Amino acid sequence: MFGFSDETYIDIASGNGGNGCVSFRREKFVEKGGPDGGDGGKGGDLVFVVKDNLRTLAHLKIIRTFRAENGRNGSGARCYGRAGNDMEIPVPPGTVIKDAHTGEIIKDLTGVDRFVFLKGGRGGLGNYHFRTSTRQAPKFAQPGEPGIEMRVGLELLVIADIGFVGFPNAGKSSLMNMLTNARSKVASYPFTTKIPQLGMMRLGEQDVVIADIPGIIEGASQGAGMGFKFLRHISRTGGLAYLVDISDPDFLDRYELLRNELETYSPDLVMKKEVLIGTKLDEEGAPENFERFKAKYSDKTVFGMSIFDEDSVKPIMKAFVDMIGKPAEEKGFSSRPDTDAYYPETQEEYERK
Ligand SMILES: Nc1nc2c(ncn2[C@@H]2O[C@H](COP(=O)(O)OP(=O)(O)OP(=O)(O)O)[C@@H](O)[C@H]2O)c(=O)[nH]1
Ligand SMILES: [Mg+2]
Repeated sequence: MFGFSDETYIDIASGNGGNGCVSFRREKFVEKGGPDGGDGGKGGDLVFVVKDNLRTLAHLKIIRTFRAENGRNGSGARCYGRAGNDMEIPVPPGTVIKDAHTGEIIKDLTGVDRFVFLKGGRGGLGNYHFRTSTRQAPKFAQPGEPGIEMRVGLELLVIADIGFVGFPNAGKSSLMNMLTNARSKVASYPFTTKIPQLGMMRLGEQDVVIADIPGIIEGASQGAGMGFKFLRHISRTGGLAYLVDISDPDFLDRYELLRNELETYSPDLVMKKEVLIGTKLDEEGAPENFERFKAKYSDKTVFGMSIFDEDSVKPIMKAFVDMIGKPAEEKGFSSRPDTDAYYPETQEEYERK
């Protein structure tokens, strides 16, 4: 997996349980005291704690080993060993825990605050527990149960506010570059964008993260073209913008085709808020086409733009802000990733391969 996610692996362990104790009472004037070995303490749990202020997994690339504390052994006079402290691993919202070897998802922490992932080992029973009428001096106790050790992968899907979907060459990267700090490659051939790009748009106080997804074509949901493997990345965006090249002869059926592909891939995708954006309005015949486009989708929010007309993108920016609703702070946490962390592979590196 590259491009659109932040990922790492860590080695984790819950604590061992403390051993039960073998001990006999020793008191003045009592010759043979009975067994009084206490129980071992429980090992600490390994816990994932979701922190709303975190946006990346960067902190888990510096320290990679996390161990909960072992329980203490029991002692004489029926003293329990102290339980080991839990180890808490802070992760950003949306983190997914995976099997480090198979990549299989073990737990998705979306919507979870705190998750006990590895339970600490139970403490062993002291010999006090093993006394019976026929066995008055048990010289054994139970060992503590060992904790669990494992390596897990962590993955964080980038949660963009708005995802761009469109056929190759629709002008997605061009609009992205106009609206955001991103410098997505633009060229007149299809599939210029090979890996998803993220950009930050700012309007007033509001930041909006936009994801430029490689061109989606008919059959993408079945694996055709580039767009398919990135469809899942738009699954958590707040809204979608469908970009349609208005100078393309097929401009009137593009939206349906795109929407069908998305729906085939996952019906949830077409439940999202959406806007339609007609692009390349400066092209010959495009203004007339655009009138037909608007008429066909009169029940939808439709914008037209051209990269040569700065004013044409202003209403689009405002619509994006409206689509994500309240400012991020009020949502409790921002869905905004730290964009720097999400470029493990740049388009240039990709193309050099
Ligand atoms: N005339 C005109 N050309 C445009 C406009 N927007 C984009 N283009 C051109 O259309 C071509 C494709 O633009 P891109 O932004 O690379 O399109 P894309 O949708 O990102 O394409 P892929 O990454 O290949 O899917 C480029 O040659 C752009 O210069 C526009 O508003 N007007
Ligand atoms: Mg592109």
